[in-house]
Amino acid sequence: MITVSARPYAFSLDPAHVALVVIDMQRDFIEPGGFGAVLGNDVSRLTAIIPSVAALLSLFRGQKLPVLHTREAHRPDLSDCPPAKRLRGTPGLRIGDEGAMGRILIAGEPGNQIVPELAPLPGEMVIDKPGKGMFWATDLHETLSAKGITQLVFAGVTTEVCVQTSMREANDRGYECLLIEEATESYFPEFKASAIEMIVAQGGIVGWAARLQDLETAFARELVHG
Ligand code: C5J
Repeated sequence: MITVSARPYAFSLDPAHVALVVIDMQRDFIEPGGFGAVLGNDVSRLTAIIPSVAALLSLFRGQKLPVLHTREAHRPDLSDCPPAKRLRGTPGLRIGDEGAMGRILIAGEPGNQIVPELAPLPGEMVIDKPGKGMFWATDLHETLSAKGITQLVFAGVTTEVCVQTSMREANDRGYECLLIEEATESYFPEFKASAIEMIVAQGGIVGWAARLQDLETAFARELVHG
């Protein structure tokens, strides 16, 4: 076990049963000119975490620990997108509409890809999810269970939407969840701060939160260098 300084108290990370989860670091949410930017969001807040997420990926890849990437993605025929989700928002800027980087949130479109700096490596898990949470309408729980994974370290965007939803789903399925604060971001700084507080409140009701530096220190102290 590796002891990571965290809130609300130290996280005991088990290298034999942990995976890194990088949520939705997709061009349409992150890059200038994408869907997020067209909606009026300041994407520079999200772009700024790319180096921290890259550092986290290096940490896990360096120890040959499993890595999982998610994408919020719908089928081109939208058969996995309920009208209640699709019809929300402004016509022309809805899921499936033509955006600056192809059809918005549609699998295979340029904007739906993970930013090149964080591209999955061969052998890493990539899950296309039609919901905000990564377990809804996916076979992820079965996949992780088959690999014996019981702990998840989270990064990605946005903190209060897809990251927090996925953490809550994971927590309900019995996973121990640790969020890395510098490796997650929101278009709204107050939402990020509140989401983290919600996660660690009440004795860690959803999970733990740690600084990237504290995870790096724990890995350097307790794991062999590969
Ligand atoms: C994610 C969203 N990835 N904000 N999606 O958080 O709609």
